[in-house]
Amino acid sequence: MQPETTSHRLDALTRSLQQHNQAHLLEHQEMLDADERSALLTELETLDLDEIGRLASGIAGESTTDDGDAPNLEPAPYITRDEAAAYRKTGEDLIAGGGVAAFTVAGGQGTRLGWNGPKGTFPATPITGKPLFQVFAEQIVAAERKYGVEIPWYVMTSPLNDAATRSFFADNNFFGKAEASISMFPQGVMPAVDFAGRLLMEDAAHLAVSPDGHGGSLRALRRSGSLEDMQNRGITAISYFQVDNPNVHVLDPLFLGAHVGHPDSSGEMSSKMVPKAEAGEKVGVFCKVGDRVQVIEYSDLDPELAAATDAEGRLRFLSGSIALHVLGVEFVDRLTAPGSTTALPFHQARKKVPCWNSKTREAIKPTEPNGIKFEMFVFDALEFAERSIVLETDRVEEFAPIKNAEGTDSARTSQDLQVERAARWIESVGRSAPRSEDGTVDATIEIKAQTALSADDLDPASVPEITPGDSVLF
Ligand code: UD2
Repeated sequence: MQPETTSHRLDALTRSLQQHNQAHLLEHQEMLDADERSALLTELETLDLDEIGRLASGIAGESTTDDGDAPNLEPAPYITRDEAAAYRKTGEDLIAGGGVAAFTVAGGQGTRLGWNGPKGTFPATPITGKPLFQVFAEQIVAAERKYGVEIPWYVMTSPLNDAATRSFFADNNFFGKAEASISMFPQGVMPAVDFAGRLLMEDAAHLAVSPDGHGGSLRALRRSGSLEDMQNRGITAISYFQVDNPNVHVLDPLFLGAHVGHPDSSGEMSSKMVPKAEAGEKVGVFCKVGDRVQVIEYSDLDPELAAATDAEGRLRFLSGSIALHVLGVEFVDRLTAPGSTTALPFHQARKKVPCWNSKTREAIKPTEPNGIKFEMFVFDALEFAERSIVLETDRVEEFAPIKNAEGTDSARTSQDLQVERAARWIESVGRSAPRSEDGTVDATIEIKAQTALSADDLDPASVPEITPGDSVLF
């Protein structure tokens, strides 16, 4: 870089930063060496300062959206699995015809879990301690055998965990799945700001940035070329799931079939729900606003509405989102097309953002929230779908999230749910699993994906005798 060019860039950038009240970002630039300065200028030049200004002007409470107070908020209707059973064959045909891709969003930072590595590398299963990524991979491989077709798997990482995720897959030989049928790509990032809307720096040469939320997956699918790859492969439906749920049915023919065939679905975006366990459960809630389905995040839903009950005493806003969706490839294409006016909104989260003070030239490790991160949520795409179905499903069967190191939604509670599900599958084929007097399973049981992908697949003859206290893997 020629010095003249750098000084020209510096002048232009300084003017623009001043106009946007962000001049502090260059206050210390003379302490950087030429390469560091040039890298910082490049990072600052790519910022959309107008967009950041708009977002920062909305800094008020916990979130930029306040849909929870919308007067016309109604519970979203849902269909049961019995009602959707007629679409199983449609879904099976779609999978067998090569029309479906699996898609894991694994770009989150997993701070609550306190695991030193990508969340997908966390040991999840009760006996073999298989990491989450392996649980999904083995399901996909088993489905490929069952349906006689290659099922491409897309994994969204973040710039922070992309390299570690890639080496984990390579070190584990891609868990038996053909490498060419796995695509990984990092999601985008967003800069963080302080409560006055001023951009935070991570150190003297870099902005403090963080992943742009799982809603960033839609534009990352396009930017990475994955969307085009799907179109070239003839994929029409994307089975979307989060990295933290080992009980997920990665490819559920009934859900996929209802997404494609049910008259209340426009084939754009469908969702699964479980009835909320309690009013305060930390899951988004499916609502209807006008003629559109929406998810209102738990932190945005008015607590009075969250606790409201119907005549039978059931929660009125019952449908909890377990973050399982089917997305139409055409739908994602439409939403992310250049010039599209259907951008997902950014939500704000007040967080502790490690940063660097350009005045005092000190690193700061905050103990209290000091900044705002901006994230998009994938479920905000629902309102762009003309007709969208919500399918009820069973909590134990499909939801055993690992989010926290201890307590609710921890590895412990997830493994209990995995074992309970295994016992139910065994009992559903007429075999028995030992249970204690309080009804809990008195054994540790792990069923391999090769053995069965669901209770329907389980051959009673494959189930070993299980006595109380046993550890049984089959
Ligand atoms: C999410 C839902 C909640 C409920 C719950 C079910 C949101 C805002 N809330 O809560 O309504 O459905 O899940 O388990 O979604 N991720 C990325 N990139 C990011 C941020 C997250 O890939 O920038 C992934 C992350 O790796 C994980 C998933 O998204 O797989 C969920 O993220 P989370 O742990 O922040 O969401 P959570 O548990 O607050």
